[in-house]
Amino acid sequence: MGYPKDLLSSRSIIEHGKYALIAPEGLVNNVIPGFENCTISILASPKLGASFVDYMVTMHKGGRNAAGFGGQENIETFVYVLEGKIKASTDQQEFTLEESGYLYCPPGTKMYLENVADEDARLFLYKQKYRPLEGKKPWVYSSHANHIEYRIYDNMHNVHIKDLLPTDLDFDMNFHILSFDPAACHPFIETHVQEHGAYLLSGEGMYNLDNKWVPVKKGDYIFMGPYVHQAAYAVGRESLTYVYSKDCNRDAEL
Ligand code: UGY
Ligand code: MN
Repeated sequence: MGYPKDLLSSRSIIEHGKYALIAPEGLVNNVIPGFENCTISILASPKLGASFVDYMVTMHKGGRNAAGFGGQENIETFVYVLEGKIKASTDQQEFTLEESGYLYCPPGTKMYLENVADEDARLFLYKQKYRPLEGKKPWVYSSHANHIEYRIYDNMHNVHIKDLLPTDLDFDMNFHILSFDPAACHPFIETHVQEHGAYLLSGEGMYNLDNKWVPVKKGDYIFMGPYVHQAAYAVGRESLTYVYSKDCNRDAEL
């Protein structure tokens, strides 16, 4: 809501270190070196209390990152295509990604991105510090989520999940897609050490964040910090579906 039709108001909720619901209307453009002809918003970041950074990127016609995103010795990156068609590459490999296409780059591997269509491409982008494990090393991985079968989530026949990355110990995080049929819900309110950054791909629902229920819908972004209460009820006609990150495969550090 906003000027000139109404008073200024926002559905976004920011609780530093705990959780955040970020509605798309409040996002502003951030200039990030290396990204040309793109509109970018930083979503979660360490300033919000996240241990990772999530970005919403709109690549306009000719938009690209030719300098390479990530590539540092301890940084891993991931891109998920929400809309459009891009070329995503490393120094060795090249992938054409359309809606639901994604690419993971391990530490030390730069990710190059380029919009190859006339229309805008919209990307959900991520970077994180990789936590090494002796004898293990993650690898470049790309696929399309639409080609992966859903499996039943936690014995709930109206909730489905897919894993986007290999579940091997070499990887210290994964991206998943979780989908609730209308009226479906989590089996319980979760409280866990792992963090999430979630982008809502479809539907509407009530989301429990820190034990408070808030309405959410397609296009919203949710950051969930360690241990924050979290669960959803899907409402409406469409499935409530989101793509989200989750750290995994590592012990807690002292
Ligand atoms: O994998 C998860 O922890 C997931 N079920 N969390 C969530 O949907 N908020
Ligand atoms: Mn969770």
